[in-house]
Amino acid sequence: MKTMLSGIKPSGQMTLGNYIGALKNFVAYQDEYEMMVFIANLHCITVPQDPATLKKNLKDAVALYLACGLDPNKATIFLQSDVLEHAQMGWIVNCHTYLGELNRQTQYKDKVAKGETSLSAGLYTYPALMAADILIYDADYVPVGEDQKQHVELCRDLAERFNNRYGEVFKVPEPVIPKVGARILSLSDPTKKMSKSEDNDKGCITLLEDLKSVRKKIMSAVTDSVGIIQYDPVNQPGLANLLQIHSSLSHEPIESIVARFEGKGYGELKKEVADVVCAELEKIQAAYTEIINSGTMEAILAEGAQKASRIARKKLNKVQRKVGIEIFRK
Ligand code: ATP
Ligand code: LTN
Repeated sequence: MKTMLSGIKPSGQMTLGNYIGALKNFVAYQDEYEMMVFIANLHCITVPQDPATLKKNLKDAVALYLACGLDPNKATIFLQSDVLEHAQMGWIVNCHTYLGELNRQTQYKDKVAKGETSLSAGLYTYPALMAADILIYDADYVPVGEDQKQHVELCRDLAERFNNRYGEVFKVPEPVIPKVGARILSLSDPTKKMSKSEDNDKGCITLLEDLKSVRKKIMSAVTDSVGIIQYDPVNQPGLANLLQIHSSLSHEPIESIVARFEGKGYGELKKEVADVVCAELEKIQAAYTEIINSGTMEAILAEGAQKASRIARKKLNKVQRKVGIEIFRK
């Protein structure tokens, strides 16, 4: 069975974008692949965090993984920092990553371009740690949203670099990007992606948000003055975004939604999108409450970490031998 691996960095509350672009797909793939999913808590601290808020977000993220349908009997679910090998492999990968490569990563570049100051070294080298996360499990596939594709591509280059330098060390992974919903846009500014770190709260829906507020945000989503319901992401990005959200949750093809709304107004479409989103979130929120109260999360993470560690340790040993830093271990 092929291995699929992904992580989410809950540096804030999980969003509808995270769900559609990533989480929902992890659930869909768990029957088909050996699935490894983790909470990238080491990645969270690449930007300043309030410790109490971070702890709450991490706990919520685990509960949401489960509430969205990840099954610990099918998938290995763990906390990145519980598997110490990630940090060590991260260092080794770091030492094989060129500054030029890190300089080209858009997430870092954008922050520099925005004039953000006090950026940490961790933020800069984060793609190397991400590559280590993937390579240490010999993942075949990495399901992510559009914004992470560049990082997976760097990971592929790094895997090839190791293989060329030391002989076959790593599997070269492939990104898996959803056809619909790989980049859910902000509801208030459809030129930007929906993001939890976005200052403007009106554009972002979180999975645990009050449903009245969710409905209100969708009803007041920014669209355009064209006035025709059609799928045109270039000229009508706000509308296209609503259609993508609808289609990825309802599984109704975009063309079919567009056909049903021919000659109708944006308000009617928004109402149906709000119904679809609220129905999905209602289910997730009910499951979340049950899981938070069940007291099962700690054991699930412990078991996940144990399983992941076994694989990670073996791979790390092999890599350390290949790189030449081991003295006696064969
Ligand atoms: P931030 O929103 O703070 O910039 P992030 O959402 O990119 O962070 P994660 O929470 O780790 O960081 O993202 C988890 C997964 O969700 C990644 O695969 C990412 O590509 C995907 N994702 C995040 N935002 C969106 C979005 N708006 N549309 C589709 N997928 C998304
Ligand atoms: N960098 C990712 C989270 C992440 C990840 C990974 C995703 C960390 N390690 C490995 C896929 C595979 C993010 O910010 N979304």
